[in-house]
Amino acid sequence: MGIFDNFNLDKLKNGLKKTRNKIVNTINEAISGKAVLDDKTLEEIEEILVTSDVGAEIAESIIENVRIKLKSDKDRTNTNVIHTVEDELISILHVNEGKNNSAEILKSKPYVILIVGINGAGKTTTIGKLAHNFRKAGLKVIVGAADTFRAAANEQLEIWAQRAGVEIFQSLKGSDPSSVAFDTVNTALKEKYDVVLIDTAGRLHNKSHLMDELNKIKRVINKVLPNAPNETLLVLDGNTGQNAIVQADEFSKVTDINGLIITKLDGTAKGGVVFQICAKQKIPVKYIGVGEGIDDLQTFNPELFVSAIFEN
Ligand SMILES: Nc1nc2c(ncn2[C@@H]2O[C@H](COP(=O)(O)OP(=O)(O)OP(=O)(O)O)[C@@H](O)[C@H]2O)c(=O)[nH]1
Ligand SMILES: [Mg+2]
Repeated sequence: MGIFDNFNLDKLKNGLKKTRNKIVNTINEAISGKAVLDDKTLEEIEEILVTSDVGAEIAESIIENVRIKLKSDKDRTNTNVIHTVEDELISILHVNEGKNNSAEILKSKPYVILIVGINGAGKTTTIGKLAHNFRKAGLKVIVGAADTFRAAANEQLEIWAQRAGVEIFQSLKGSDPSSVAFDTVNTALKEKYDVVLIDTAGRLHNKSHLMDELNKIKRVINKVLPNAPNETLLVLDGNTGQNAIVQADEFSKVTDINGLIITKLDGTAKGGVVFQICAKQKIPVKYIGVGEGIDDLQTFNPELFVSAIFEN
């Protein structure tokens, strides 16, 4: 168990509705009326997975494994095939399941999490949701407004801090983001906060001065606390499908990323991309966003994720 485990299957099902409709409804159409599934139907299932953003390579390996595991025709009942596909999907997600770092969080006072990503990915909203979850778990939380670039950034984070019932450290627009990060961590250290969440401005991985700025924020925080930032989490918008994979690759080239948060899975039928991200990235997916509300961030769990897509 983590410090907080925000799991809610019904909410997850509801959030993943579009992805679920896309994957399961079409699979059901393909298999309906067939007691056992022939090769052509298996190919159709593969095609459905490909068009649901699961990715061609992964879809191929899943169906290949179905063929290996269910050798004879009589084994290839539609229930067996679907269960095998589900198991394959779960095992893909398991490879990249985030490890439980509760002990570490409780030990490092404060535990500093830096949130990064491109513009509009959902960083500030995710910080609000994370702050809420950590506070609910009984921890003393402060958020740092190190997005000093966008005019309304402070106000937006302030609203989230109020909603979550946590403190905020902010400075004037245009001030140096690393100095805001430095002051936030310093305050947290002096006032014995448990968790620090630092918001940053949206940035594109190919803008080298913005990536340098990110690394400067890290260096400066590290001067206050030797292990900080304890984690740098990259927020990816699930709606962007393939592009999310490119972003994960590019960000990790320029700075260490310890975990991924995939947002806006409620607004898209492209939720299958989570499988692709897990298959292609060495970085664990830690949380997923399934709505705009404060309680709409869930701890990523492979079994639940697949159940939410396949279960009735
Ligand atoms: N439906 C849905 N919307 C989300 C989710 N997460 C964030 N959003 C919405 O996405 C939009 C952008 O979110 P922000 O949190 O402002 O994104 P950001 O990465 O901080 O943006 P910048 O600071 O401009 O780079 C807002 O309208 C959020 O409500 C989610 O999980 N589901
Ligand atoms: Mg923001």
